[in-house]
Amino acid sequence: MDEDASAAAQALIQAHLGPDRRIRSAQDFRLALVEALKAMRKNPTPATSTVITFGTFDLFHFGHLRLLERAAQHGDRLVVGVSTDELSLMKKGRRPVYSARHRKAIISALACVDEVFDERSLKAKASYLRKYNAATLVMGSDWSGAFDRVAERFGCKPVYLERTPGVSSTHVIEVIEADK
Ligand code: C2G
Repeated sequence: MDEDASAAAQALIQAHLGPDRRIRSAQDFRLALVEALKAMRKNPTPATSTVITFGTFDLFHFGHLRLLERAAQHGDRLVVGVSTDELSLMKKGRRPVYSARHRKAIISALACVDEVFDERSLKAKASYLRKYNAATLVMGSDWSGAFDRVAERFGCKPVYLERTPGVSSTHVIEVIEADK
């Protein structure tokens, strides 16, 4: 099988059997190809194209919801890296009001979200894109261009969506404190 055909066959296997299908031998490859063709006959639309996004999502608000719902429209499944309390402290200079456990529970409960994981470092994007085989990385416009290079290195399309004006976790805290 020439290189192009082998690359096409691998793409077919990934598209119909998902990114986690491991091929260890030529025999494996042949079996997976037959299975992928059977799967394709049953359901011509490829299995999944994964969208990935990241955030602290503290004091969950309308801006977060709009970002996640729009992100989900860029693929078949949405995976969200929720920053740990330590990473959030490093990023924002204050501990989140809601713990990582609570923030993850809120995000996982959303209809538009398929999977949630711990974002432990801003520098680990490469490993997260590889692990989830992300086709698209979506962030709010306050991160415009920040992840272009790492995304393109993984054949992942970076998309920056307009931030929702007038709402932020910091603003929520200011309003509450002003009320005291
Ligand atoms: N967001 C938005 N509109 C707002 C507030 C936030 O669209 N009014 C978006 C942000 O642009 C981000 C996401 O919601 O894409 C989560 O925002 P934060 O919780 O503030 O997360 P952030 O600190 O930007 O974390 O690795 C990247 C970081 O983890 C991103």
